Amino acid sequence: MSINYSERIPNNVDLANDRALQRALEHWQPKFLDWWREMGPNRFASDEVYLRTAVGVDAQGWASYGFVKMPDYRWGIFLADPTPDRTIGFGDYFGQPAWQQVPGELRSAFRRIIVTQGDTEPASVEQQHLLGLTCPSLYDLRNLFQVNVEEGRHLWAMVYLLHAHFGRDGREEAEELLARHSGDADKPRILGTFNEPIRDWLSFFMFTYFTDRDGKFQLKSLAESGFDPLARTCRFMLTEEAHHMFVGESGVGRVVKRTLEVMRELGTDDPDAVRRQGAIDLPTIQRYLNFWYSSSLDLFGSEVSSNAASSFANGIKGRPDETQYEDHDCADASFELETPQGREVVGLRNAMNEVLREAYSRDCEIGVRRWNMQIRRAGIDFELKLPSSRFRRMIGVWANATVDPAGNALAREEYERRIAEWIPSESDRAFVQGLMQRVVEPGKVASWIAPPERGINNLPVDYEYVRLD
Ligand code: BYC
Repeated sequence: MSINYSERIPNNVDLANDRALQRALEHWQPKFLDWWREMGPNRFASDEVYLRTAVGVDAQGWASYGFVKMPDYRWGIFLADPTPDRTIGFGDYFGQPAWQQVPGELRSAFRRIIVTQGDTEPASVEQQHLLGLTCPSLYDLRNLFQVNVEEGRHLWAMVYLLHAHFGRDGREEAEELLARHSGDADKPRILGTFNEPIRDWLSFFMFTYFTDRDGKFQLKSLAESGFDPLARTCRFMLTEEAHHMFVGESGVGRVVKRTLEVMRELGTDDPDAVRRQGAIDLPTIQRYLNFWYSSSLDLFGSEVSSNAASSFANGIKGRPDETQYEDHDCADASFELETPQGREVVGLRNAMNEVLREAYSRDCEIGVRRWNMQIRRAGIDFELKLPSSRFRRMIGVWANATVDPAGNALAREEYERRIAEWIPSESDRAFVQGLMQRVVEPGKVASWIAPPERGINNLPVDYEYVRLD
């Protein structure tokens, strides 16, 4: 079904024919806009930004580009087209027709997972709230805002499900999604990473590379859900998500590129010399990587989880690309796991969080390999590495274990003494923040990052992507 833009809430779910739902969502809409004005990129509310907006849900030609003031962005509700006669692809309900309504006994489990997914979207906008003030270029500023408006739309996607399928409870949860705030002492966001401040652009690029990639894996597993509206919503969200991870991968790649240029100009790998030249030394980049990767690993939940087992058993949440597996039941299969107490064998259903986390880690490696290729080509003897999945964990079997990035156990005293070698110290953060000077002349970029290789939508790099008021 095509997207109807003549309505107050653009949608392809035939909202006009469900007046009660339409009214409920129209009631929520001004609250969302108030939240956006307060917690979003509000210093740029009157600027025109070159943004893409979804105009269809086909893989081809799904977006149109044009200038829009962010508060006027047309946030809407878009589900991927249904798959005819879709059946549930895993768990105890394997082979049964996918559900168009939530089965009564699974209501609270579905609600919990949809709320958790929904909570991350506005959280990330809040985390990035002030970044625009220190953008390294107009191109990057535009990308930040593109990510922000789409996270806003992803919130709409989850709020639609809550309103359409969870009655009064769902409406209350939708209100709560605007009431919790990232880093708030009393009402924080649900998942740890989404309460971490993002005060500099290196963190933003690491976040979009590592944390948005958790989004990719969670959305891919929800895209397998037996609850068809959730599966279709997530399938379309994944289309938008790809750009966010591109921002992360290319962003880190450009930071590395600039650092290598400075190292070559100076003929040194001395971090202090690189810093004095206004670039970010490779060991600091590694520390930021360690921080965001380890935090993002926690987002998959515990390695051994009865929640994960029942989500799989009940057709709530599958594995990414579930069809690639032969066994879609997994009730009799087992999984071997490393724990601080040694190897343990657990039921595969209970280990689904770990199955996802391992797939995620393999995907994270791809960008790291590309960044290392740049470093090798520059003839520099340095390798960026993903730290061990045991390092700095707060959730799961390795929570609070004192382990170094290579995965070796350390005495607590040594771990605490050396942690500043592995994650950004106060002085690293102060240095990186000191570099964050606003550059807004079209085509110009800050000292610490290389220009992008190409512009947006075939436009030149020096295009005026944001018309600042
Ligand atoms: N921090 O059995 P457990 C994205 C909670 S990112 C704090 O270990 P379970 C995006 C857990 O909620 C994708 N709490 O794990 C990216 C549970 O609490 P309750 C977001 C945590 O339940 C960038 C308890 O610990 N989507 O889209 O199997 C920008 C025991 O849980 C954490 C989803 O996450 C943590 N790190 O699975 C914008 C998908 N980890 O319920 C957007 C939906 C766990 O007992 N969520 N806990 O109070 C899920 O599928 C699951 O809830 C989880 C955890 C994967 C998060």
